[in-house]
Amino acid sequence: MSFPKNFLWGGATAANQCEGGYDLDGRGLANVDLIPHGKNRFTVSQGKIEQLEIDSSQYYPGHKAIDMYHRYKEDIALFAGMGFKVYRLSIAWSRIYPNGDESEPNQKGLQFYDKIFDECKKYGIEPLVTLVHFDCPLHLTKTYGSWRSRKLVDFFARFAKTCFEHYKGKVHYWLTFNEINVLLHAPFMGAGVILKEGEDKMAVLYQCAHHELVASALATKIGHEVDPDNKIGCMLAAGARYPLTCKPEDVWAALEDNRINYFFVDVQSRGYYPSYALKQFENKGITIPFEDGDRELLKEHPVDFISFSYYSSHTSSSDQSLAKSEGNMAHTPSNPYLKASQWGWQIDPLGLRITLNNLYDRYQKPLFIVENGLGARDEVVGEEIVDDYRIDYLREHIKAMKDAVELDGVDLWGYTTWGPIDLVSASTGEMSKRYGFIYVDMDDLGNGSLKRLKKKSYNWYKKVIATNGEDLD
Ligand code: BGP
Repeated sequence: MSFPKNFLWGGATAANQCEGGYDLDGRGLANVDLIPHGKNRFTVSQGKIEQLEIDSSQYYPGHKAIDMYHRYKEDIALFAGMGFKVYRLSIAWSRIYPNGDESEPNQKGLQFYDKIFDECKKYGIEPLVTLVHFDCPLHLTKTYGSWRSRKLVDFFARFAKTCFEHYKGKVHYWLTFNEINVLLHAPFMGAGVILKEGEDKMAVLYQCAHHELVASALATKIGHEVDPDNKIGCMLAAGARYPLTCKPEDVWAALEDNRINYFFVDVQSRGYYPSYALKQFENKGITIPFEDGDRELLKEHPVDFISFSYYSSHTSSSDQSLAKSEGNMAHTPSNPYLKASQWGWQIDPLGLRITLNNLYDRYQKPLFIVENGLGARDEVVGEEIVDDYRIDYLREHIKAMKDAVELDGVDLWGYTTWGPIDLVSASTGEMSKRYGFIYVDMDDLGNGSLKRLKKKSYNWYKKVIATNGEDLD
């Protein structure tokens, strides 16, 4: 058997992409509620325009999402039907602290996740909880400039402590920030940060990054104090960067690009700022706002494991003029050896094995793949959805992951596919970019019955889990 007996198979979602109920039971507004569908989506996500009030002429797909807020029982039962061992979900910060800076949490928000965890328990599903999956209470953006402010460290720590204490015994696996490196590519969507005309973007973003890194270490400390059994991880938008050619300048470009991602995990796992980053900040005249005690906190509270999302590998070239292909946040020159999805994300299963090995070699800590999958258009014929393309994608990636475990000795705790049920796409806001084993009847503008249907991949994944990854046919 290649996968350990207790290997955690399952799926992953994020509150803002599936819950809906954005204004129910005291939930406050968050950055993610202000990201519209349509042509403005990218500019808003990137923090290039300030749009902090709801504009009734726009459609915001996160407001209703797939209405899991009301349908969680049906959805978790469907996950259980596939034999999920783990369900990765995120807690919406603004359900628990509607403004982010209150001293007392919103009880109704806490109760909502109690119900979710109780439902999981009913089926023996272990929750894996992301504290922040891109969301930040809007009030914190308006009042403090979001993660620019050191105050966010304390607000986040209070939120994390509330969750650790309230859900003690119900949740054992935690992630602090989803795809922490996305802050650099989509500052508003990833962290509620808006950039101002003329300011030093890099200085601002690494100031925010420092606050998130300190907040992550502080949450790790608190999580271990509240329950020593808690396993707390970081989360990276991963995907190895290959040199586009063997030209030494391209190899160097790949090394530098990989470091831009590794930087975050270097700090969260090794516990200190790497020398290459310190030199670069110094050379660019960027001052990282270290406060007394920060270095000790980072050093003493590294993460227990490293989780990451993987959709594709990427390339690096010293030639900046080359055309770029689409991809999860990173837009890089096309790899001529790879095919791409309908959204242009290149498909590279071996890249997953390479990424697993790179991360394991570098950190020697347990790994967890917490997102992987194919966004594709599905066709419903009668009530049937034959999604062989999705099965093929997942099969090849699971094989690559199996090789990493069986042949390379990588210590891997689990695998959660992205969007086991169709949900709103983070990058495009579309529903038609579907990842699920479960189809949701809803279109890009929110029309539809929201009815759930099992796709062909549903029974396929059920068999994969039942055989612990041995039968992939
Ligand atoms: C990651 C995010 C997810 C998710 C996924 C797929 O970046 O953590 O929230 O959405 O990518 O991306 P998309 O929805 O843009 O297809």
